[in-house]
Amino acid sequence: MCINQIFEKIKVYDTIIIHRHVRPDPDAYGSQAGLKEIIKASFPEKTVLLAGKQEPTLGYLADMDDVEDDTYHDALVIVCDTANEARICDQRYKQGKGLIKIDHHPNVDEYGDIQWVDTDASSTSELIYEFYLAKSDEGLTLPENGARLLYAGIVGDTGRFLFPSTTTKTLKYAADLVKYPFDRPALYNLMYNTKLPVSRLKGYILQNFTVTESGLSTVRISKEILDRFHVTVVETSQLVGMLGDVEGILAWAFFVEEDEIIRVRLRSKGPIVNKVAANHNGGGHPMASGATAYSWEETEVITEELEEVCKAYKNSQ
Ligand SMILES: [Mn+2]
Repeated sequence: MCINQIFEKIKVYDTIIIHRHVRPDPDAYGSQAGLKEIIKASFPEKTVLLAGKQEPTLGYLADMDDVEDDTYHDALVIVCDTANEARICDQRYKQGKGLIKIDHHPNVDEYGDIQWVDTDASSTSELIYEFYLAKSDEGLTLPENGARLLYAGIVGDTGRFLFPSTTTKTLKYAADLVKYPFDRPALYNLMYNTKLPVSRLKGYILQNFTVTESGLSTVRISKEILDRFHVTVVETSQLVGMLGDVEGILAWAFFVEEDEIIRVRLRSKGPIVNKVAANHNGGGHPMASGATAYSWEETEVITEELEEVCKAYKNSQ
C-alpha cells in the first residue's frame, strides 16, 4: 500500500525536498507545506525543504526554501498535486535519489518510484491528512500550522466544500482539522479577500460573458482589459468559479491573454471539458481544467469544441 511505502521512504532519508505545480493554488501550497510540517514535527532531525518559485499571493501560507543543487544528491523528492511533469515547479525534481508522486488529478504522466494518485480525493491536502492519520499511531505528528495549511488546501480545492468532489471523508477530515486552534476567520479573509480592482473586473465579466443555447459561456480578458482594470493574470485565476451559479450555464471558459499565449481556464457542471483541454496543451479534472492557446483564433476553435461537448451533453440528458 502506497502509504506504508511512502512512510518507510520518509523514515530512511535525512533530506526531503517537496515540490508542487507551477502557478500554485492553496492546495498546491497547503499539501506541500503541510507535509513539511508533519515531517518536521515527527522527525525533527531531518532536513525538509520546499522547492519552487515563491508565489506572493500565497505568502500567508508558507515561504519556499532556497534549495542548493547539491542538496538533491542524497534527497528524497516528493511532488504534490501535479499530474504532469512539465507542470512541476523547479525541474530539478528529477535530481533526487528517490521520487514520490502524491496527487488527486487524473494520472497524466507516470513518474516516481512510488505514485499515490487518488482521483476520488477532493485535494492533495486531503491525501496528506489521510497519510498523517494512517501513521499517527506510528509516530506522525500534525502541528497546528500543518492543520491550518491542509485545511486551506481542502477549502481551496473544494470551493469551500461546494464542489461535488467534497465527500463525507473530506468533511470528516475538515472537522478533525478545525479542532486545532488556528484562526479560521483570519484564514478565510486571507484566501477570499478581493482587491478592489479585481472586484471591478468581476463587474466587467458579469456584464460581458456570452451564453449559447447549449449552455456554453465564454469570457475574453485581453491584455487591454487587464491593463484597464489594473489586474494581473494570476489574480484572474480566483474569478473562474464566478459563473457557476448563473442560470443556464453548463460549462464555461475564461480566455486570459498573457504575453505570447492565452491562458484557458475551463469549468463545467456536467459536460466533460478536460478532453478539450488536452487538445490544446492542457489537461486536468473532467470538470475543471486548463489549457494554453497560442492565438485568439485558437480560442475560437476551443469554443467550437466546447460547444460540441455541451450540445452532446444536453442531448444526452
Ligand atoms: Mn489540488
